[in-house]
Amino acid sequence: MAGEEDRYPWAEEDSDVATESELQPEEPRLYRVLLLNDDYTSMEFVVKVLMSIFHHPEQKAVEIMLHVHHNGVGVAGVFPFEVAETKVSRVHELARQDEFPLRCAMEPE
Ligand code: TYC
Repeated sequence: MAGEEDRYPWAEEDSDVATESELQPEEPRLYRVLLLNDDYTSMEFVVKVLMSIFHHPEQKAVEIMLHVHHNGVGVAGVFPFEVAETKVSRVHELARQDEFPLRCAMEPE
């Protein structure tokens, strides 16, 4: 009776030696969390969000907020998927509490 190799000559046998990609854990994919500009959210509130949720120092928070104000969109931070999702939810929650229409989104890096 024919062996596996005879019946499926194209099938490669699985090697016992792990390849590099099998040994190296994959880096988690990263996602940019974006803040979007609008005409109603106060600059002060956006700075507060960038400091409290994204842990930016005040100067950096003001810089990002002004970038968003002038360009329409800006990066608040870069995180693994679940962290990014949680940040987006927290931004929307805080904004809702203070009745601002601030929008936040995420995209793969
Ligand atoms: N454009 C807003 C204003 O003039 C400020 C603002 C900045 C709003 C960044 C949202 O993501 C934002 N009050």
